[in-house]
Amino acid sequence: MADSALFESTPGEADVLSVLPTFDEDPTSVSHDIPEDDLLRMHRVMTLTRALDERGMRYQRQGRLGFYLPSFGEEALQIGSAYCFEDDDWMFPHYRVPGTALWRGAELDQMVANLFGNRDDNGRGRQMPVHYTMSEINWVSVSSPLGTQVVQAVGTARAMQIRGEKKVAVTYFGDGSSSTNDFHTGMNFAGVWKAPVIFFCNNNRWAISTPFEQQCAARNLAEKAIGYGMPAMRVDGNDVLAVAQATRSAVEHARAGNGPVFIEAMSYRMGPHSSSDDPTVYQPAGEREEWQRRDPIARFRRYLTGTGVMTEDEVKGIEEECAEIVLASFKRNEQVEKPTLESLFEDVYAKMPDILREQSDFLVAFEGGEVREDTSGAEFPL
Ligand SMILES: Cc1ncc(C[n+]2csc(CCOP(=O)(O)OP(=O)(O)O)c2C)c(N)n1
Ligand SMILES: [Mg+2]
Repeated sequence: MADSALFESTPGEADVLSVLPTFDEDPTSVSHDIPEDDLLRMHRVMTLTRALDERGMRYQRQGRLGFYLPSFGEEALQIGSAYCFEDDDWMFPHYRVPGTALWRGAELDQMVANLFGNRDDNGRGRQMPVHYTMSEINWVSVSSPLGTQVVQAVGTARAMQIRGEKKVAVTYFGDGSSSTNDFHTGMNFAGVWKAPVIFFCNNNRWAISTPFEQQCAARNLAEKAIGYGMPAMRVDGNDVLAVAQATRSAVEHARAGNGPVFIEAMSYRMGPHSSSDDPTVYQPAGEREEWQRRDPIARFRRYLTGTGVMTEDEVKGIEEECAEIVLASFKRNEQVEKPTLESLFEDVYAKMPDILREQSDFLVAFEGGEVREDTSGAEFPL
């Protein structure tokens, strides 16, 4: 009979490459070698991300946007990680990392155009709000089905590896997405191929209303990487400096041809899952308040003012400026017309087939009131 003690041993935290439990430490005690200009830009983009989220939620509540999904509380993990990639590396995001695009120089107006689904939106109103697509900055479209971006990132990393390019891919996903088939498929083959890909998990402890404990029987997600033959690390996701330090070492490892790395950034979803959600019906009382004490932006501000990089007035100035930039973009984009009806049929074929042209003409006539009923003879395919 097997020794039952065998079953009591699970992979330990000792197997995880590095643990950086910096929660609640004095923020000014962190040592790093990030130049001051970069610190200032990090702060600015974190603040801009927060401003975008605040305005998005307000517009939705005012009935001026159909949907919004904020990333409150996860700004440090977005900016700290994005900081570590080169412009020609590839990002495969999920919906809760708009700050990674802003860090890479995404046009704010382009993102806000997506929220309104207007004529300036490069997705022409066909995607959900917050599902941005920005190939010009190597930032691949956000897909609603969870985990699909994981295999896309691995495939891309593998292709770059075969071509002998020194580029890496990164994929962002949540704790809940670690339960998808695609997560495990991607992790497995990245390990087998030693593909240059970073698996960046935003462990914000919730997947809509499902808490981490109902998602995962292991003590943490980083340990799963061990089974796929890749190093992993856990990092305080609310400390932008710690995230940058962890991600930089992971990127160096992958770029040098040593294979993938898994990063579990410990954080908390400080807002609702989306504008359609009310977390007060499922989150334990006081939990959010506890995490608000660890607000990553407030923490970074304490670091910057405590070390003399910025004054309180300068911080306030940046906050006001970001809020204004975002509001101006919302006001502009709200005025832009919606895409034309015909645009529904465009962008699929280089030359539109006659059958689509007929349907397009019919729809336009129908909506314009010129046709009262469907006279095309087609039956609804039940
Ligand atoms: C394959 C799939 N299953 C379920 C859903 C519905 N869904 C959308 S978001 C979400 C929660 C995801 O949680 P997590 O991965 O932790 O990311 P977070 O929203 O916390 O950032 C679920 C279950 C989906 N979009 N795709
Ligand atoms: Mg989550």
